[in-house]
Amino acid sequence: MLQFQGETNYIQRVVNLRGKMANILLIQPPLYKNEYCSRGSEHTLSLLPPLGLAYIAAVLLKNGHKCEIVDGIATQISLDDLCKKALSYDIVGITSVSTYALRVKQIIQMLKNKSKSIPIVVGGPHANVLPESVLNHGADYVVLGEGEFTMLELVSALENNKDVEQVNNIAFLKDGKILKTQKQSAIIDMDSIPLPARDLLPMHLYKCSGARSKKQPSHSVFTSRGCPGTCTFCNKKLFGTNIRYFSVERIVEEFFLLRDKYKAKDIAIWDDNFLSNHSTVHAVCDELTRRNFNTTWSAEARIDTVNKELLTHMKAAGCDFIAYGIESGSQKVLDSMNKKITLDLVRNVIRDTQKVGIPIRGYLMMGLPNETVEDIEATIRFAIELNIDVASFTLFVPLPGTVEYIRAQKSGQFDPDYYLKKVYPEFNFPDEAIYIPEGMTSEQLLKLHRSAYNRYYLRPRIVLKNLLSIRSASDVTRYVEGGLNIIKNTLSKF
Ligand code: B12
Ligand code: SF4
Repeated sequence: MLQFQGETNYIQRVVNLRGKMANILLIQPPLYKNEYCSRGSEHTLSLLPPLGLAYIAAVLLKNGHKCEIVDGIATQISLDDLCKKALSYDIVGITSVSTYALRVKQIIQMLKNKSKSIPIVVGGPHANVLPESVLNHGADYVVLGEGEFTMLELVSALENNKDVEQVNNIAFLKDGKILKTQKQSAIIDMDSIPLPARDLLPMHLYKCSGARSKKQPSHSVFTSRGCPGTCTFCNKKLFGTNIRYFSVERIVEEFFLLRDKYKAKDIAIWDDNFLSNHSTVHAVCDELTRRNFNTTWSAEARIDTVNKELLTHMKAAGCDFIAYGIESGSQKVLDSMNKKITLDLVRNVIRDTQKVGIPIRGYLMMGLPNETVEDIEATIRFAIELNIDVASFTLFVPLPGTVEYIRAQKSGQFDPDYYLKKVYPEFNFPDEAIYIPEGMTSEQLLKLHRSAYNRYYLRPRIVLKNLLSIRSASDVTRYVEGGLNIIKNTLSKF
């Protein structure tokens, strides 16, 4: 399979396909329930499709390549079986998030131990921030930025024994040093990306958390990429600050596809910032209403992108849930994370959303550098004051490449190489903190975090409100699962 290029002073892996198009395997690394679900949260966690891989697969298939996707989280495939399967492909692509960077390393090393000849390409947020680390673990190439067309070019270069240095937006090791090829700007014509190849995914296994969606299946969709925000904890290297939307026709077409082909009972928009461009949102709402979409949908939003008129239109067009990044109840912490919102703005927007009648989830964070116990207490009190429908308290995760990661190195307790030490669970109900702010102990932070959930959800008013809102068997299941998590949380050792 492998040939070495004599002409160049580095080794380029060449796929010897005797004129055939490459057969590519794209992998979402398996994370096993015992390591991914903390405190038995497996029933309440979202299990979402790796759409990034599905977009890449769609481009490869459209251009005549063979391609499959293994979603290791959904299928729980063993590492041995995954590697056996991967060995029968010409090129392997792996996606990466920092909290499972160790698993990416393990897969690369298992594969390379069995066969040095299969080119391994890694993309995704972690590889974008730390390409050198991923290459040093044995990956052959890192794709920087959006993967669709870069992967296509790279595959074609490998098939045709062309010089990979001509492929823009990739990184690889040359003479032991990282070489990054020319940077090309982000995809502007979003409609040039085909619909994600969902048929390659086990669509029946996916589930949006009950905290986000009352109706299942609730299928995921993206309408844009990019976010102009500058939050200090967020990794924005991939899609940049320039927000780019798919066309309204394309967005609505995908909604109908999810409803009609994949039997979605609800649609979850996972854009970083769906509400940034009001004219697009209004146009999508108009189109959904005009075409009688009659299916609910939800979105994530920045507090400073909404107004009552927009919310009213969204509600009329089927929006029945909105998740806001509220982050903190301390103005000092909001300012320090460059969130560019005030507590009063949050109060107003929440009040408007409640008046319009859209249920709200608030994302709240705790345990950032320079945060004190009083700041965390303020966050818990603020969530209670806002009286939102779902409060998600997560422990801060210092992501490499962010301002907060650098701050975490300067104060508090923190192992900067944490992502290579273990595969981390989600951080809604954690048993450990990656970072502990100065002046706090791990036990104290975990106790505060647990008490946030208990104080929020075990108030008699909230328990009664939840009981009274039960309308169907699926509501019962949702509340039992959520309730069990809170009880496990209460009984946990911290
Ligand atoms: C939906 C989502 C989730 C879902 C899971 C989605 C899933 N199945 O993968 C849920 C809610 C469960 C989740 C959880 C978490 N998430 Co999350 N999540 C997202 C979100 C909002 C969208 C992901 C997505 O589908 N993007 C759209 C697709 C098109 O983009 P993509 O996957 O990155 O793929 C493109 C490129 O990266 C590249 N690419 C990706 N993989 C590959 C592979 C190859 C071979 C190639 C060539 C290219 C390539 O090409 C793709 C197409 O252009 C992103 C933010 C964002 N805007 O992306 C955060 C994000 C991925 N999450 C993040 C984090 C930190 C987490 C959590 C740790 C949060 C927490 N505190 O618990 C957990 C970890 C979960 C886990 N183990 O994976 C960070 C990751 C940062 C990092 N350094 O790794 C992000 C980037 C948010 C941020 N801005 O900080 N998340
Ligand atoms: S608004 Fe969201 S996506 Fe944008 S920078 Fe802040 S956290 Fe990141």
